[in-house]
Amino acid sequence: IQTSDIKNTVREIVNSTPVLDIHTHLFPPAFGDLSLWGIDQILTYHYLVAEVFQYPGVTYDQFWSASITEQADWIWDQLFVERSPLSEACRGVITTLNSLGLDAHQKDLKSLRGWFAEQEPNQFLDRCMELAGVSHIGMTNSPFDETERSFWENGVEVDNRFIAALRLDPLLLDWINASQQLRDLGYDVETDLRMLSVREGTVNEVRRFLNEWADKINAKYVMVSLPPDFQFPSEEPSSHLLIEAVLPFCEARNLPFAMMMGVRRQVNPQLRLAGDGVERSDLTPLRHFCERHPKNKFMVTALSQENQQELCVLTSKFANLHVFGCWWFMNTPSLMEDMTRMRLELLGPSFTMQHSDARIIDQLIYKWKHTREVLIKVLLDKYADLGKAGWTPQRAEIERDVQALLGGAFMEFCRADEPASGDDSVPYGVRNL
Ligand code: HDL
Ligand code: ZN
Repeated sequence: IQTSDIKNTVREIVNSTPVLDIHTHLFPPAFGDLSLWGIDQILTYHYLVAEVFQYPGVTYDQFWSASITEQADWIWDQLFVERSPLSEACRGVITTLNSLGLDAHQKDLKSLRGWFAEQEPNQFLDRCMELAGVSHIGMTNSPFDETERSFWENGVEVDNRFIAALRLDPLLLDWINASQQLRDLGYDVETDLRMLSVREGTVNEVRRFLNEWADKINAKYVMVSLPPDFQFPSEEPSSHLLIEAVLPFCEARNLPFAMMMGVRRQVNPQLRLAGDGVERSDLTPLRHFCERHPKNKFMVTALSQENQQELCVLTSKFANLHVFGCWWFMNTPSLMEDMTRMRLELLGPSFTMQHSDARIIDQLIYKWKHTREVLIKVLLDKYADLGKAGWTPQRAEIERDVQALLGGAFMEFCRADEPASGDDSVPYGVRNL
């Protein structure tokens, strides 16, 4: 490709390459109220709730006792009328509305509500996926959430654009309550895991639970979010459950175990879902996972900017570790550009650039439009650097690189099969060259 039109080629390819969005909180409309979409939902997204509480005028109690419409009115007024929508979460609303053909500069929420009221959920989902260029949506599926559980138990139809992920936070971080929930669900588990003899029965029941739910939802990977000070191994229930149940289960089914590290839950409980914070993680547990469990596959994203470089270096040491996404407080243009540039420079195109973490279907549009803008910028820079070194990509090579970064590397990581030799000494993911 001539250097002159590489700009157009990269832009065209990035903008037209379908994305596998590996982590969201979205559900298809078949899940009823769990499937969120529309103007009042996008305006009351917890990122905007946290932002609006920086300004005076309403107490937590007044806000939480108001209707979602009143909450949205307040947020619209404070963040879009009284001030410019300069934050990433605010810009996202503007991008989304304009992409849907709605003039976001019109101040009239009433007419916007009227437009959304005319949309049909399934057609709206298709339109958002089309506008966002998303081919597959990774869900967050928790058997510990009774609303969601009831849909699965009653037999819900999930189309193949949706990928299930088995979310295990309660099991690994709140074993006291999770063990009670498991007993209520008919799994004969003991809460006290200190005695090995007792533990054996419990571990078998936990594995039965994991297998039954992985089958029920057709899980493609397993996920947990972890606090900054999470330790592994340890004398905590999480360590016993991971070593004796979860990791063997993942290995047996060739399921990656995904960790989202660094969230400090409920720093301000009065903000509810918006109340979580970030702290730098100790990544030692991650090194222990990779070195002690070479036949497991691990995926990681870190919430703190400070962890990004060491996470890249760790990823480059272990073939069974895959780094993904610019998670939550890392999902801003400046931080995303910084970490994507660093990842390309340290790892090459062997990682998953982004996941949207969308909670509302409409958000797919802005989360991916903003991501593609950054990817174009970073790729043009890196191809220019390569050009100076005497290597200019062909079109097919750009297409290959972009596909890898937007889901292809993840799919290859999932497919990487057991070493044919079955030789324990060969770490996972090391293909027989
Ligand atoms: O734990 C997680 O999966 C986080 O993504 C939380 O759901 C968080 O509330 C969020 O939506 N971040 O984007
Ligand atoms: Zn999430």
